[in-house]
Amino acid sequence: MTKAVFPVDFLWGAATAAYQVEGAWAEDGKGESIWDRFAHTPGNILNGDSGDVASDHFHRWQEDISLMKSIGLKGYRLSLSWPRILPNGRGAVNQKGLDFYSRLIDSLLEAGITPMVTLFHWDLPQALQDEGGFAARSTGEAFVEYADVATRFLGDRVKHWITHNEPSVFAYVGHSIGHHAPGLKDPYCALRVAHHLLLSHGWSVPVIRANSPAAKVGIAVNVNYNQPASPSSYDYKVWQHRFGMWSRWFLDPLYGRQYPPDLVEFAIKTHQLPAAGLDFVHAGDFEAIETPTDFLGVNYYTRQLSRDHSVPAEQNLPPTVFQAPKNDHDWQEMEDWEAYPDGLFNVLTWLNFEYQPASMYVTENGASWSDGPDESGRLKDTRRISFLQRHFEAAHRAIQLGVPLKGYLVWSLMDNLEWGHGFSQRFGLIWVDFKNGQRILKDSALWYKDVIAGNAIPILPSDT
Ligand code: IFM
Repeated sequence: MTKAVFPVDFLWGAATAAYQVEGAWAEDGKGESIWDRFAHTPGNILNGDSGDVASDHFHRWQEDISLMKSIGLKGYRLSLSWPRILPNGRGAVNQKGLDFYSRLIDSLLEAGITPMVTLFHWDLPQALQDEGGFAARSTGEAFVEYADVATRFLGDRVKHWITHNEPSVFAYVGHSIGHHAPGLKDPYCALRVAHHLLLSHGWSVPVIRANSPAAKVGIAVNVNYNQPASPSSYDYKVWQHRFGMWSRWFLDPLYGRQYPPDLVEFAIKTHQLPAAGLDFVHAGDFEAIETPTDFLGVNYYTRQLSRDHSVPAEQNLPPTVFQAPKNDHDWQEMEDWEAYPDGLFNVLTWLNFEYQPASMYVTENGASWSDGPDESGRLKDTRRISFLQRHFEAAHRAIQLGVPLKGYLVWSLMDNLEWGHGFSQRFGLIWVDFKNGQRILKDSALWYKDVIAGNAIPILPSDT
């Protein structure tokens, strides 16, 4: 069988985030996070689920590392819970919190697994939200203090740091759309939050480098593949703004271009910005934001089509781009999430040509299907295997074209709390019984084990 071989030292791994897997929401001195508050407020999370126990990783981390080892993972991307380390967001340090992560990292290293650590995956200390959250510049300063504490303690062992995860999702879904914590619906606030996230990223890079001199530092953005549904100027404009606000708004300043003028104009008109524009930008901010990094993390899940629904269909051109029919292989259980591997290829090559990051990782990619175990206890998640096979193949094609992709972290290591969707969506390579914490390796995990061992994927007849 023909194989697509990946570069030597390719970091095959899996990812999680603290709030989604740890549980132990109020244990060992941990402070309250905005997700604790949000989840404990009725109506915010499907079925009243919460991360109070989640996948119980806080208590089962040793078993989880054994499972990672049995899959042969080379890397594990985890996030630190800021309020577990600094319960009030700044000031007093909770040593027990640091010790938990220290033990976890030591054990990963002993197991031969490279830890890739995200500092902020959305669980902001509630104490900082009470002072305005990331809409306030002072929270950006508190982030630098937290980054300093975490990297001073763990920076001798962690060699891959990610400052923020998906700043666009945290900013927009949490502060404009209101579906995520802290549940605000204020587009202007969302742009302030976005700016302070970027700023705190830039401010923290030199601090992380000083504390962890041998480490690589980056940020993880989510870039889905977005296309105009037709070549009409209506659909093109919607695409330009939608794709722009979700990706260029973040990437342009990170790579030295400041905010794109066309989007600033759009934001002033539609996002309730003061006519004076971006009044939250201070002198020197862009210089900080564009501090060079070692890698760009890319979270990719799906394709989205942009259609201008504000014009009557007869005035617009008919759609020319069509998504797959709604069969269950090409659509995830997440509503409207198409499985579209070519989108990953397009996104990786676009990012490489457009921004030329020093290197890249797919820091998240995966699919939600909730297949459970059969009577024999086996979990045949064939759709996930096909999804991963096709996405790995797309990544391989991008590498062949010169994209400096250094690794691939599948989302997720294990089933977990999928934010507002609660436990209804399962992305894991490992199945988790949320009633008793029991774990089962899915068939996809066993298939992934072979991929990692051979550092290659089979080329299927349909790929040739
Ligand atoms: O579960 C999330 C993760 O926390 C951030 N990226 C997308 C995943 C799936 O929705």
